[in-house]
Amino acid sequence: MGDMAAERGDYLFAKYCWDRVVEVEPNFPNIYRKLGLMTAEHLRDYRETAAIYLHKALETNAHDAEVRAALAQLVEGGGTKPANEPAAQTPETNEPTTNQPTTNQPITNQPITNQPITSQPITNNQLVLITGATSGIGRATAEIFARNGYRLILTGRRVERLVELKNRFEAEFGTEVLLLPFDVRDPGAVEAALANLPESFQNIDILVNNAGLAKGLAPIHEGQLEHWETMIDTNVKGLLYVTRLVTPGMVRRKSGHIINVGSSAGKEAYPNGNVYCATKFAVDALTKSMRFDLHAHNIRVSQVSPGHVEETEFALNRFDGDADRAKIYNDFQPLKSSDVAEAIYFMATRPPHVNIQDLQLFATQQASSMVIDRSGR
Ligand code: NDP
Ligand code: 8X3
Repeated sequence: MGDMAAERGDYLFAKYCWDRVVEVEPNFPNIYRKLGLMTAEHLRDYRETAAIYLHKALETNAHDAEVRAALAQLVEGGGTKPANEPAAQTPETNEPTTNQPTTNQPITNQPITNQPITSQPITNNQLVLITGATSGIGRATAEIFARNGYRLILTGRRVERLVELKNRFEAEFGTEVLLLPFDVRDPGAVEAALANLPESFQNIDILVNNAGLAKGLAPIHEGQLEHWETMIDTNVKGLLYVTRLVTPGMVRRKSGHIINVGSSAGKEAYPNGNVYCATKFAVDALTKSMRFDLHAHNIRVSQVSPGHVEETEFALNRFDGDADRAKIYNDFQPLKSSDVAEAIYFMATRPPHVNIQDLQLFATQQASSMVIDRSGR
């Protein structure tokens, strides 16, 4: 699967697959070599990780000229920053996500952690519906629940990615997975999918409202109506359509948990973020409001509100596929999709009497939407 993903240029997914190979069989022939060379060449946000893979590859063959060259290039391109160098703070600017020159990432020899996933004993057969499971936070969330024995309903528009996840989760974890490819902006499609669930997938215990996106980063007088409509339709109306169909069952059963993926953008507006921020403020308001409506029905409602998160397609989507503009994480270490997935999993696994209302998290180098230490990773 990793090879196929790399062939079609989906390097992030290839890395994801090959990382799993490392987990299962760390001595798989040439796996670190493949990971190192591909990551160094194609995934510029993962330079430090690429260096770790390449070092590992050299442990098997210290004379591999291609690996040595790739490593040398990474180190030359990266430079170093003394560990005790004071953090330079980016002043407030009009661009929360500027393209800074390539980073001063120290290349270190850390052990590979590969998205630590909390390992809890499989104690239940709960059913989790995750919207937007085809990439980023949604995919990482699907992974952690699959790994921990939950049954899954996965949604998103890209069917082939859903199928890949289902095949892998079934093979690796024995997870039961139902795929529901639909566009959350289409109320008819949402209803067709959720009103006709197979019997064994009707009792949804946990709903993770994750599907969402930003489009554009422009002042209000220059914003594109199409962008605005896409964001409002996906982030607000899509979340409502799904929630409206899932909550009656929870109310009937007097149990359930809804976890909304908000954002730091739903806590503080930032320049040019106007409509995206408004949609995430809406998610914040809806989370609080749903909580009022549902607490007496024994339904938990939570929100996770992260700052910048890498290992997602968020920036690429925001800048309409412009890969250069999307390089907004080169000069600091943002959160990873797995960090947010772990926060979601943590909220979902508290004892039944505990409702985490909101979990706000930033990367260590990010203090607010606009205040980011961009002095290097
Ligand atoms: P990704 O772009 O990686 O993932 C977005 C997911 O949403 C994809 O699975 C996509 O699936 C799905 N999606 C988008 N539009 C639709 C649609 N119309 N119908 C169905 N599914 C849709 O980004 P992230 O993982 O970063 O984003 C997930 C959530 O996290 C979003 O709500 C985002 O606002 C929020 N967030 C992200 C942060 C970040 O810095 N990355 C920070 C804070 C919050 P597909 O395209 O296959 O339909
Ligand atoms: C994503 C974080 O700061 O790009 O919600 O809005 S930000």
